[in-house]
Amino acid sequence: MVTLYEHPLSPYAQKIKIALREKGVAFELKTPDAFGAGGAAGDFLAASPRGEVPALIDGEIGVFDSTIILEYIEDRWPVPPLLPASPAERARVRMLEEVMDTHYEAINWGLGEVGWFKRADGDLAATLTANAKRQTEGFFRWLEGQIGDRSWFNGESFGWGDLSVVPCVGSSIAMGFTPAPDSKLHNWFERAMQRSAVLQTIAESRAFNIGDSNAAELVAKGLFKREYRDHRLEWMIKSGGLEVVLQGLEADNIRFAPDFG
Ligand SMILES: N[C@@H](CCC(=O)N[C@@H](CS)C(=O)NCC(=O)O)C(=O)O
Repeated sequence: MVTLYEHPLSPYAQKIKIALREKGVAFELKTPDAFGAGGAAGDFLAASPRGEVPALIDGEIGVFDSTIILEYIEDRWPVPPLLPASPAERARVRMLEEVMDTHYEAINWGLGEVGWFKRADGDLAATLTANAKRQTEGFFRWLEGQIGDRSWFNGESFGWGDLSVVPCVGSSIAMGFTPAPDSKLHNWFERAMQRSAVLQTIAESRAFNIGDSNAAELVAKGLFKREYRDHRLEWMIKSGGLEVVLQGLEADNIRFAPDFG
């Protein structure tokens, strides 16, 4: 049985759950112990040396990073294919995935830092939220252009392009930013939600109530060390939150990727 280490709110893990479900691959879900506390260990750390979800374990094989996991899944269970057929279309949906993973995702993550983890208040919280809103609206416009006249981001059928966009737009909606009614993006999301793989994955994320997890209190006590790696660190700084980073370093409640070896 395949094991997927995940967290229901992780957009990267959501990509993998949608792919496995679309392909009908059976898997069990595990959330690493004390996830977010910066103390990854055991099987999970062996498969994911950065201590990040998702990590997929298939027998002896451990794979980390959602893009590499998607590629593994496509190679290991090729039917039904999730990538389009032509080299140009494959490159197009991979670029879409890259933009979602390394630009759009950071906006929702930043909103979580403000809203859930209470790393900013007053004017600073207002600035970060206003920047996130403006950036999200920019992405809605950009995505409208990307889908163009296609039924799916992937082309004629649902696939890699769509499962890469669903988690970002789904998280924006959960954060209170919704594509305009009857826009192409809105209609696409509604269509995607009719697929059981998408519906189940988004339902799992909506069922997780972060308010129950005392997240802000854990951050304040230094018991929760959220990872500020690459694009997330960039987002926080470029959106006006340099002092959030400095305070997190001072309080030792943010972390970077561990050293290797
Ligand atoms: N590039 C990685 C990013 C994965 C990632 O950032 N995962 C986050 C959750 S969304 C994580 O596990 N962070 C660890 C932490 O916050 O401690 C991928 O595509 O899988």
